[in-house]
Amino acid sequence: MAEETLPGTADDDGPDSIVLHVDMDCFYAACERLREPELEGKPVVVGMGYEPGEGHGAVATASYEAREFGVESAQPISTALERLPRIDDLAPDDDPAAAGHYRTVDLEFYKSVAADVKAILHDCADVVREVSIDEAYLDVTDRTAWDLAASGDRTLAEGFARYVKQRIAREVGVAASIGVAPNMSTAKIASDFDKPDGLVVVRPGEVRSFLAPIPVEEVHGVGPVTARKLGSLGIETAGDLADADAAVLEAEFGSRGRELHERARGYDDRTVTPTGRPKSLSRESAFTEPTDDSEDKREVVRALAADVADRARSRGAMYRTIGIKVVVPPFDINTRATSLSGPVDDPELVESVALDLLDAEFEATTVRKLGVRVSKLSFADADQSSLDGWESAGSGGADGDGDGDGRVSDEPEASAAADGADEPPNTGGETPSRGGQSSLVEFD
Ligand code: DCP
Ligand code: MG
Repeated sequence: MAEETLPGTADDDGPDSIVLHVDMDCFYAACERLREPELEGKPVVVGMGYEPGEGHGAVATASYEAREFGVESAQPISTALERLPRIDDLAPDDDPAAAGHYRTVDLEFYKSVAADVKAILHDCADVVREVSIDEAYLDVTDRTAWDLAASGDRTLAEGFARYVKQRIAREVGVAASIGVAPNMSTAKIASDFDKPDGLVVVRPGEVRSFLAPIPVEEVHGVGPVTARKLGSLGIETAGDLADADAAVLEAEFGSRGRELHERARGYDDRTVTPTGRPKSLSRESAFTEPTDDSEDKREVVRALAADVADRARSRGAMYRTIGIKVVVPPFDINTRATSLSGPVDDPELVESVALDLLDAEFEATTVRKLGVRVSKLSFADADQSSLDGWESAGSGGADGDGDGDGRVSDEPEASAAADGADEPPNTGGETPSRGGQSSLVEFD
């Protein structure tokens, strides 16, 4: 996220990105429970090859109740049946709680549930990287902050993640575990840390201490072979790896050794590169000290508007809404936007609309942060399946985790989210528009 600091501002978003890793809990089993609620709370095993006479096949996933009996993904069906007999095979006086409900994989159905979840994720973040059917990274640096919420010792980022989790539960009916961290690899470990129904937040200063006790095989990029080699060097945890001599690691594993060393120390400079198209583009910037100086504020808005318009143009995006965000100390977030009568690519208009919105209500206001956003995007190259040149700067080509475990992977797809369906817990505003329309803002 190496972006320039705007004049007169502190780049408080700079190195401390906010990345969410969202991973659904026992996803296929959760989908089965959606259409068969009576499976709730019971051991559920989803896989292929359970039908009588079929001896082959493997477990795709097991509910957490089934996992207590030792049933797990990729296990042969025969093992699963030994550990957890079919409910249909029980004798009348056997304990039904110690038997499994088996369902055959129905990928089409799971994909439709996943699409509903992904729509919410795209609604909650501009940058979403879908990694598999039930897993995605979100960069929400522009949408929330590491600052503490006014009400206590929790961060605003935690509140935001809780909102995402609750929306998925309420609107789709499946449970997600979410990890929040300043980088991708830590966020992934965090989402796994307290499954099921987990929400684990690792703040920028806590990354290294959080990682220290984690087994090395959970560090991004460490497979079973590497883990065994590291074990033979006496390196069992991420903390051991962080403390190891980088030269020794490099001698053993080449340049990857250095990279693993960095990851264990909490460094991961990969940016979340999106699949699909963004719903909006925004940029915000905080002042070193809150200011009410009208010209300072206008200067920042001009720079932000130019940046956002530039990014939109480089992505071939036209916009129908232009908005601003004004954060008043301590954390009072105000958003205002103007809807245009049709999509435009017009940097001067972004600047003049943003300045008008600022002047209309906030000319004398003391602010600590300002943002500019364009939304209701449309793309000239709508038929093209991927966007060229997307956030090319600094991209390490993050492409999932390369687990190679043969799981189903979702095709990248455009956001299907309904505009402004349900907003994060921020204030929004309505303004008269130029084209005679007015719109409720979807700016966070
Ligand atoms: N999957 C599969 N074969 C595997 C692993 C997974 O078919 N070897 C499928 C079934 C899972 C889905 O992919 O439901 C998502 O994989 P996860 O690893 O995220 O596993 P779950 O979501 O089932 O469980 P968890 O709660 O551990 O995330
Ligand atoms: Mg999962």
